[in-house]
Amino acid sequence: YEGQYLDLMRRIWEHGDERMDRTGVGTRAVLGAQLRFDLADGRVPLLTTKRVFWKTATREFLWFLTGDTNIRALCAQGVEIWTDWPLDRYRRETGEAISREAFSQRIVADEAFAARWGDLGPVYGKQWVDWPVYEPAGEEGLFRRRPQGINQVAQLIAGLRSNPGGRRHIVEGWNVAELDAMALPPCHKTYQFHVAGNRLSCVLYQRSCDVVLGLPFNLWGAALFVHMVAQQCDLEPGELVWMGGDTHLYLNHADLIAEQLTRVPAGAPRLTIARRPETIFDYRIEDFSVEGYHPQGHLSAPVAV
Ligand code: THF
Repeated sequence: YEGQYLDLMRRIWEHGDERMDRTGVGTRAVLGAQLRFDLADGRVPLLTTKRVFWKTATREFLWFLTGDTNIRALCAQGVEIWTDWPLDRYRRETGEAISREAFSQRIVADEAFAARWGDLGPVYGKQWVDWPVYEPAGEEGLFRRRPQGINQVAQLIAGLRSNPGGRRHIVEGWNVAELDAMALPPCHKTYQFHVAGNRLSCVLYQRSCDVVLGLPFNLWGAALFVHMVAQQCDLEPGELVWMGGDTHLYLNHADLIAEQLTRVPAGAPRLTIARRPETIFDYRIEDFSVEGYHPQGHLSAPVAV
């Protein structure tokens, strides 16, 4: 189970191509990788060879489902995983040497400041639940933006219920026309669901993957997504198939990698969802608990912005 993750990490570290990347940190990378996880009986790909903050990752996922793209709601919950991008922009554009803590506090305390500096652009949440649609307006060949865009997640649920055998159960984050407006184009860009018997499976295609920091969160998020959608559609969780494009290790994560590769996975954590909310948009953080999670110590590593 988790051995796949460690094998991937080892393979990239030993055989990956070393290249300079957008962030200037440098990576070792392979192109094309696959991991498969059985999600039956509440199983989740939650790493045990280091502590993964699954509640943080869950809060992030629920934030996507609200359609919000401003970090304010995350910062207010103590989730700082997206703070570095707005912070970087703020420092660049104002020249102010503000600390991350002070910036985050100001985002929470000052709504106007958050509106000006806390938005990431039309990233995941926006594309998932409000993908923009344009319709003809007037006679001049003009178009206007429909007030309400496409809610791909609502359509996913409806589609799985009405036509489980479909091959178009897709949630897509890669809106080509809006990439330039995003703080970061989506990494976990395509989720495709598939029903066989009463089992719901999912392929996630991730175009770019930070194996140390991002992948543990992304695997958890995708598994959570399958468990939630299965519950909403009266299906059993099946398999999560993760596929990576540029799958890389940052060179400044060397110490963490060396340490984690000495560790041996132990245990099989299971996710429990306490109730069945009315819709996929009504889950709350308290609904989720994990049993049997006894990870080894947290390993921290810097995020490349
Ligand atoms: N950019 C890079 N370089 N790596 C990423 O993982 C990444 N993401 C998102 C967007 N760009 C990325 C942001 N998601 C952490 C986790 C997820 C992130 C960003 C950062 C992180 O630092 N995790 C630490 C601490 C967690 C905490 O403090 O709660 C960890 O050890 O897990 C991938 O989607």
